[in-house]
Amino acid sequence: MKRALITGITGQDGLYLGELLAEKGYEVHGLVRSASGERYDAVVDAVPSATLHVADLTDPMSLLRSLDTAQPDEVYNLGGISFVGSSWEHASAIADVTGKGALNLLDAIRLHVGDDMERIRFYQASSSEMFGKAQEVPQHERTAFWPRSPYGVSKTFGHFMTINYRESYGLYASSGILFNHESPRRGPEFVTRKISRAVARISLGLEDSLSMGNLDARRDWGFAGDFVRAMWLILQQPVADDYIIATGQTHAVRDFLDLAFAAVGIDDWGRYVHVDPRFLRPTEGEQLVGDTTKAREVLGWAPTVSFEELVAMMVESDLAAEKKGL
Ligand code: NAP
Ligand code: F7E
Repeated sequence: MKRALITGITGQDGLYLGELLAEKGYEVHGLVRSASGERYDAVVDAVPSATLHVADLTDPMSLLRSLDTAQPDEVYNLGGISFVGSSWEHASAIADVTGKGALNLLDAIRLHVGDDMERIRFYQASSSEMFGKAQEVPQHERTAFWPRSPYGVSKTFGHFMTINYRESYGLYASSGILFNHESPRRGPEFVTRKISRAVARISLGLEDSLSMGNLDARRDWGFAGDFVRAMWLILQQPVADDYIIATGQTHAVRDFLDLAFAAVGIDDWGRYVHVDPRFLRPTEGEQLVGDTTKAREVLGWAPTVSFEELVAMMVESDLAAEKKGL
């Protein structure tokens, strides 16, 4: 039985990946920052067989202890502060957790495995935010990075540290450069979930307005369940490498609004939605769209959920949740 250790198991991707690995027969271990609370309970519900270890990416000893206890074959580093919108307000904290946290984990792995570098395969959750002001459209694995947010800069640090540990020490260290992926488990601060929740609440008469930022921003949005499958495939390859994971299609925020409101029978959403400058960002990622040729050809990976299906799935889920609460 293979053992996997997932940092960030309480997050959107951590929950889907934990489920996937448990289904595949893995012994799943996860890092949590606290051994109680709603997010802890969500992991227990989704992956009841998982063993959870209290640790923090900013605390190297806690990482080493968890590795020594779990003895994993595969480590998936999904932990970190992941919300771009607030990253300008706590740039230093995001550098510590999302950037240096990856280095802490790589160092803990190096100490844990000693001379036997082949004992562990490491996956780093890299991001399309590293492309920021895109130097090329669409972006592929060799496209130069130009991160435009403290989050993107921190992820770029983690990405290059991953490559550096592969090249310097021969660690099997791979990264998935993932474009936006969403689901009913997405945090409520991200634009897709913010919209699906608000649409559900507006349609039930629980709210009558939605304050938004840049409605013309475009993203390459896929379904998180598809994307965690790619993470697993990446670690099953004979040689460590980096892969773009995306759908290859972009949509504007207003396209998401169109479909989400249409799903509850509202066509004139303009009367509910207001642009509030508080949600505009100092800089935006531009023309972010992934070229997945390598993922398709090497991993045999392709997304299975369309943009339309994703929006419908998220609105339906929020409608059901809101109705339950009535
Ligand atoms: P998420 O839902 O925000 O989950 C983040 C996870 O990180 C949570 O489990 C959180 O735990 C944990 N965490 C936060 N601070 C930590 C710390 N100091 N030490 C240890 N763990 C900590 O993110 P996600 O959407 O699942 O994304 C997973 C990873 O992929 C993240 O690294 C994200 O930056 C990256 N990524 C995401 C996307 C996307 O579109 N979703 C795209 C590219 C890359 P708590 O419950 O304790 O807060
Ligand atoms: O914004 C625009 C916003 O916060 C998407 C993270 O998972 O993906 C995610 O980062 C777009 C941006 O995600 C609102 O300006 C308009 O252009 O959902 P988001 P993100 O910043 O793209 C990348 C790949 C990651 O790695 C990150 O971890 O939507 N937008 N109005 C808005 N965004 C938000 N949040 N709220 C609004 O009201």
